[in-house]
Amino acid sequence: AFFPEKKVTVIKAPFNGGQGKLGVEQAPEKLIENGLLDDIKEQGWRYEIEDPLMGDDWRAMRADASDVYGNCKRPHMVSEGAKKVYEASVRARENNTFPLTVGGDHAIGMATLLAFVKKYPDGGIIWVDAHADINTPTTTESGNLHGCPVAFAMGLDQEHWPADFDWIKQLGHFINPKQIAYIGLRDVDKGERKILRDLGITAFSMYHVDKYGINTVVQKAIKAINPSGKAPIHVSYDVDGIDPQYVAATGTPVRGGLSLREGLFIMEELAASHLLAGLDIVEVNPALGPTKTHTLDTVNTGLSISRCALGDTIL
Ligand code: 6HN
Ligand code: MN
Ligand code: MN
Ligand code: MN
Repeated sequence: AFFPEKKVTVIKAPFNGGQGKLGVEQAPEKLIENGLLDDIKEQGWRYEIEDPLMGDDWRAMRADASDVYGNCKRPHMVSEGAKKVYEASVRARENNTFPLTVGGDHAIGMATLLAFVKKYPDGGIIWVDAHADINTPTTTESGNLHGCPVAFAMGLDQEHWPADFDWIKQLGHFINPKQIAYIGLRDVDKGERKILRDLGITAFSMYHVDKYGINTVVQKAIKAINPSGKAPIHVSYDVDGIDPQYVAATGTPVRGGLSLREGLFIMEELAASHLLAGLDIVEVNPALGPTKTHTLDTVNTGLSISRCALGDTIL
């Protein structure tokens, strides 16, 4: 077992600099208010909380209109946030606790992935999302860096990185295209498609989920990133992978997504495999539910993802 002490490090990442909409920074508190920590305890895990973004003036950083580089919006803010989440994530890895990182927007995914491969160079990564988040500073159309974390973690297009991201180059490790698989894709930009094809990255879109069924897709994904069958697996879970009928309170919803059960099955199956070694839950935006019920549904979906990951089975 990767976590003999059954201890979770909840890393709060109330970060919103990777995209344009306010509110996503409220998610860690909302999830906690609605029982995240109680759930963890009830499932027989101990926990500690890390709050690496505390104490910095993120509002002022966000308001800094000079923080632009080419197409990229707020590179300095994103780099600072990601670096702090990276450091907290590395500490959790060193202590052999299960890092449960709660966003915030998905820009922080570059941090959790880089900390994961620092500890486990041959680990596998599953990225659940409607989007591939593999735009580079060159391909991004929106300039929103939550659409780019995989490219940063992979070291793609380094010649065009803003200098703020030099710290990533200096780590001396990136993730390898062979160690990541996507599930749930249905809104992938042109430039991203080319990158996925050129690098031969394993990607299961909603078409594949419909065609093979979610069980087969999860088995295929695990096999692709973990041929030995023994490597730890980190999941970066963007809640917009699940259909907006269950997850309306998110910044970039796309219709035709995973059913709630398909979305939870992914985590149940990974928990059952005993390979799961870390989880991010990102892009819950409590400010965006059209009604309170929608927001609560979205928050509850985030909580269910966490419970399934930590081994909530019926029998
Ligand atoms: N997310 N591909 C689009 C972009 O702006 O680059 C959408 C990115 C969404 C990012 O949902 O984490
Ligand atoms: Mn700077
Ligand atoms: Mn997404
Ligand atoms: Mn995402």
